[in-house]
Amino acid sequence: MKNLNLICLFFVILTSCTKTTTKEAKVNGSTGKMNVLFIISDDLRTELGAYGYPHMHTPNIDRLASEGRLFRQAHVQQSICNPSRMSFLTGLRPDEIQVHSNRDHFRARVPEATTIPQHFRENGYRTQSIGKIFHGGMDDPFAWSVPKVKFSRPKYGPEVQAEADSARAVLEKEGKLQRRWLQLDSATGLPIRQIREKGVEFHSISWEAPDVDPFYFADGKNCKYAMQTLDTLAQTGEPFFLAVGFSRPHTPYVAPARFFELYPIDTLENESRQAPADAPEWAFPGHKELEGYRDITEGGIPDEKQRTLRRAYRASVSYIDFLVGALIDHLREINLYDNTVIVLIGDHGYHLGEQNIWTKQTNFDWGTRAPLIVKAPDQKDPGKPTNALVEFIDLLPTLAELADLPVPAPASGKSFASVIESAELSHKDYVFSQYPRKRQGKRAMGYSVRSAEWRYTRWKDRDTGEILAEELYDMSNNTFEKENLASQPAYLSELDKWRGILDLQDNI
Ligand SMILES: [Ca+2]
Repeated sequence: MKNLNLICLFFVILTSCTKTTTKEAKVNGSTGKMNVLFIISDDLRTELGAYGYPHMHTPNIDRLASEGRLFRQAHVQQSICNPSRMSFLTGLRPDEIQVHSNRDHFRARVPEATTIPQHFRENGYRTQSIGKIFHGGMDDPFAWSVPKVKFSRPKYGPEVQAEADSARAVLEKEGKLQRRWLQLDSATGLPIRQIREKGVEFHSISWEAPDVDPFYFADGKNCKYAMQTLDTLAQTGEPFFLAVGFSRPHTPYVAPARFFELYPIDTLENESRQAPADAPEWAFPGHKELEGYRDITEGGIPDEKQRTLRRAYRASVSYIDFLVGALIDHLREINLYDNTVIVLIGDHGYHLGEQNIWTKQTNFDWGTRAPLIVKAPDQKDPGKPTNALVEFIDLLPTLAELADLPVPAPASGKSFASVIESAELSHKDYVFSQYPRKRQGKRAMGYSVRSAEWRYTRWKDRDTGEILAEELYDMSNNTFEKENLASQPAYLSELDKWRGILDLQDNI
């Protein structure tokens, strides 16, 4: 799998064009092929109305859940943008594609991998990317039928945006701004990694609530463009895989003022801000994403500010819910709703101060568990949520099965299409995630396995194989990690069981 097979690769390049033309002719028009609308919201967590959080205002996502299948226990393979996205797009684990940071590209290690959109494209679908699908400046030459479209500005209201633009221009003029680009392999032309020069990664303020129209921001522009694209696709009759990626609720938490009004500030206390007892230092992220913004001070976020940030995050979620509603309503209006598989996901979980952690990069449930809702045409038992444990790498084989396509090799996921038909079915006994950390001169990888009742995490030195720390949490009371039981003698046999399961898994 890791061998560079150039002959195979050039065959793929050659056939990705010719194959598309032949198959398009077969499936075009009245052959009954389903379309796919694949919606990703960046850093969206499961705190949504449909997931049992009535304080959230997410009527459109809730409606989709009521007409499809909501997965209560869907876990990503690494709790950060690029590794998570490249993992589920290829159906391969972060270790398998050697993508553990926001700079790595899967083509460097697994040039023969097939992504979800590439697979649909090679099987006669028109595939398009609008907004953020691949992370940042990443993309892949085989994924899309036409070049991706991504509006990335404005991020802020007009005044703050103007200030940010001029501050950024000064940095750029002085040569201080960080430059980034995607490095390509000189022989194959394939992406290898993102290069980042030393320099300032410019950030403005962490949140804002300007009184603007929902379609003013970049996310609104991407949504509008997606609606127009749907109009075009409806006219051509080609089967399509349309991926639409929203940037909020990722920082900065900026949304039109009307969405902030849904969340009175004094109702926003968090239930569990305590770090899990006896959890090792390795469990906690070192990178402080929010501290990059100029209104956030180093050394901890005061309580009042935490309330403000939680409110702004939730307003951003409701804003995205509005856009999701606009997009799906449009699909209905042009009579494509009944013939389209709709997938809505977040790219990983998110901590809003729970367990004394902000943002992502953990192996805790708040870090790995992400929203997953699938609505398929003629689905049985719509609206019934499922507790089946699924992994995001399962998306590729699932979508392939729903569209009646073969599953490309290599892919490690397993289709959960049966659970979309029947919410009561189980899927996997346990799911895996991982997270790398560098600390105390060591490079560690934290491997985590989650069942319906337990979470076990083991931090391993990547150079020596030494076990640096272990965590065991009882998850049977349907809550989050509260106490690490790994050092308690009463749990030794449970611990041994999970050690054995992870032994088999982390040697991939
Ligand atoms: Ca993300």
